[in-house]
Amino acid sequence: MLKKLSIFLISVVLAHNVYAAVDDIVISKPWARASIADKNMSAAYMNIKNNSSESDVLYKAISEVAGKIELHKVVINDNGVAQMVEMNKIVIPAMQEVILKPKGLHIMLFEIKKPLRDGEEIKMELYFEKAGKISVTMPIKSIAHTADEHHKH
Ligand SMILES: [Cu+2]
Repeated sequence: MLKKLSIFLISVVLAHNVYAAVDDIVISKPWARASIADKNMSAAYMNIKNNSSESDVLYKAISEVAGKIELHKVVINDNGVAQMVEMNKIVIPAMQEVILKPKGLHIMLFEIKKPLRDGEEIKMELYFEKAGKISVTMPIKSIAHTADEHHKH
């Protein structure tokens, strides 16, 4: 009886470890851009890795610091001007990593309730069709972090 019980316990522990070892969706390097003086908007960036064999979809993000959040991408229009376009979802293909970065895919924060300052942190909840809700805490970094983006204009 004791032997059976210990085998049972070992398998429970193993199953739990396997489950916890690799999450299907892993967020890394998240950060939000410090807001500029009189602008009540900002953007958040991160790497989203899908470790599962099925694609997943990021369809919503919310944060206490912003009244409205949209998923955006930057596209170059016919006149060669960069424009932001809202997307209703961002697909994360199976076994791939999607990178949200300046001039590319990003999470746009509107109606921010107080300035986002370099060195502080914000929390955000990301909603995925399969992985569900994932909470992320991200540092705020100043615009200087992305200086090269602005020098190219
Ligand atoms: Cu945007």
